[in-house]
Amino acid sequence: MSEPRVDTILKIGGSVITDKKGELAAKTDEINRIAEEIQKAHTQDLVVVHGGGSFGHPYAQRYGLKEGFKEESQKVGFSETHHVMTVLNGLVMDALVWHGVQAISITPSSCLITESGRIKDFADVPLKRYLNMGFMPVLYGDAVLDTKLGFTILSGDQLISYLALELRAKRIVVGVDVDGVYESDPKTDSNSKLLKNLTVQDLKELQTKLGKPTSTDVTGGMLGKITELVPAVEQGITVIIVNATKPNLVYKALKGDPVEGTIIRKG
Ligand code: IP8
Repeated sequence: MSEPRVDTILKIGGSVITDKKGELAAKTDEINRIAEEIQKAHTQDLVVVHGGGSFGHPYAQRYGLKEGFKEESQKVGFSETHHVMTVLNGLVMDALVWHGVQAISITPSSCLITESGRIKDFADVPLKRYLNMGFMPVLYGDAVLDTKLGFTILSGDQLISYLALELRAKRIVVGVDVDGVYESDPKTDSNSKLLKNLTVQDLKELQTKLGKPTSTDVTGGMLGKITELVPAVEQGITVIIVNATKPNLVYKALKGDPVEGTIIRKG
């Protein structure tokens, strides 16, 4: 089998496709709009990953899943968390498939295992074959098995960085619900400045500057994203962070058109 090389890995944040103030609150209009933008962009060799939002995160938090298996009562929580992620993924797949996108869902909990929270074994042969045949794999943050913890929560952000390196992607597009990376949290600091161009060095400095996430995000919000993206950027993969709640920004980023947001390059 020839090793596929993808052009773009697109992450769609859970805060874009769900209402994080609610629980199991999908924004179906937004999901449809983004599916339409993906279809319209006709990007070849694209992998899509979406986050958990108000589906995965409240369940993962309720049962303390990220910290691993400690008691029997968590197991039903693991099942619930994975299940609600399949429900959200179903909504994303519905929108993509009915917009004529040859998307195929790949379930992380069935094909990968982490070790202390980091991806260790990824049975990626089917994923690569799907890519070779021109399909668009769709993955998501999920509840997964872990060799040391029993189980844990895998973030979509760890997945995009891993996949970008493994599939030698040219770029990663991250769609979030703010205009890009700010010097402080724009949701709590209205004077915060948008950082339009960043290097790996800037990213590392930001890691120490940006405080703990304010939300119910068990996998770490913007700080978690930035931390996960460092290895990919270090390998020369360009990261573009755009506000996916604004129409056409995902489309423009996929087309490679100039787009408002934050661009992160090696240096
Ligand atoms: O929203 C986490 O994925 P993320 C998924 O990409 C779960 O961090 C199950 C909470």
